[in-house]
Amino acid sequence: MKLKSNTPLKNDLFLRAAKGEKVERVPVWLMRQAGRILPQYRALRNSLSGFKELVETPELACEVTLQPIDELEVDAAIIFSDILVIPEAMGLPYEMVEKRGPHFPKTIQTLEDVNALKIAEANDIAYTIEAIKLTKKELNGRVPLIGFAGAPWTIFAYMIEGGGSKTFSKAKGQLYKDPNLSHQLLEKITQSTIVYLKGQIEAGADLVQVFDSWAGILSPTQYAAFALPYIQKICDAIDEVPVTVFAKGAYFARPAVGELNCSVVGVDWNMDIKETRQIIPHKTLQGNLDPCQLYAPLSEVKKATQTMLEQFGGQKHIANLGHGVYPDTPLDSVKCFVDTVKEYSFS
Ligand code: 1CP
Repeated sequence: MKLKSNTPLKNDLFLRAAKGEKVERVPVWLMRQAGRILPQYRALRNSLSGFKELVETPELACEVTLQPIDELEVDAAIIFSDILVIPEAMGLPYEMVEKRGPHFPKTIQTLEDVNALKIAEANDIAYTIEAIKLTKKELNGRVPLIGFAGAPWTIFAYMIEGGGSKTFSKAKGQLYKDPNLSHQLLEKITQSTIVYLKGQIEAGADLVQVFDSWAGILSPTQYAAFALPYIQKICDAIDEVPVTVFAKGAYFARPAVGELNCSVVGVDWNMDIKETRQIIPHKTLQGNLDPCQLYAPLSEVKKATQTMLEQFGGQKHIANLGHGVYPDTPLDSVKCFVDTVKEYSFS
């Protein structure tokens, strides 16, 4: 059965803003919008064996991808998956430990370990590819669908470290200790990521976002040597759809990120909006309200969202938070953020 949908989009604000085209209002979505902030996600999640069952069952991944579209009426959907599917497809499986996060029973230590990894094929992550096809069909053109992957450095960090970390000191240390091994691993991750993103696009993803969640812990020199060249390869390889690069925390790398062959640059709350616009004048910027701002009273959430919108100026902007929404954020605050963006008119 051919599921690929060519239905024209009813709401293409997000895609038009991504391409730098003029929009009637600023589009809005949230990183991690499909997840624990939604009671319907928690209910479904609690009925399953674990996180992986959700990611690896296309019908379920599709269902939770659609939940925030129905509940929050955001302007884009993001496919429910995880950045850690890539290491697994390369031969390094992960476990998702309840309440603790990801864990890799085996990590990369030697060049032999790197050589034993394969370049992933889109088919190795067939469940997400199928989930995208199904979601495109179910969306029926309501809003665009975002595909995604982790940036090579961030994926490298998990493969060396074996899980989350406050410092990722083993992974950073590896860059200093063995640059040759590091480059070989980063190259293999990059090739796998390009294949995977192209598979997502072929399946129907309208834009792809590259998450470099741990960009900000590298020094500018390390970022220039071990992170940017690989993101550049990904951007240069993808010309089918717009690409968003989100280098979280890497305020020092904004001039270089602004030069990448991508359409949208993610901005976190550490980055001053007007300064970022000056550094990156030609691209669409996405962000950047502090997710913790959503713990404030609703009137404050509204004011802060309006200030953010005003500072971005209304065009070449996709409203979002500066990072993923925290699971214990009140749903009313999330709705207030979304509705404030949708109701705002620039005078
Ligand atoms: O059981 C659960 O509900 C676990 C929580 C969870 C969720 C909802 C994890 C575990 N992953 C996800 C989904 C997910 N992961 C999405 C879904 C789509 C959406 O945005 O709605 C996305 C885009 C990701 C991407 C992801 N996973 C990133 C990059 C973005 C970011 O937030 O920085 C990272 C770093 C991960 C790794 C990961 N997966 C899960 C956790 C708890 C973590 C972080 C681990 C750590 O602390 O290092």
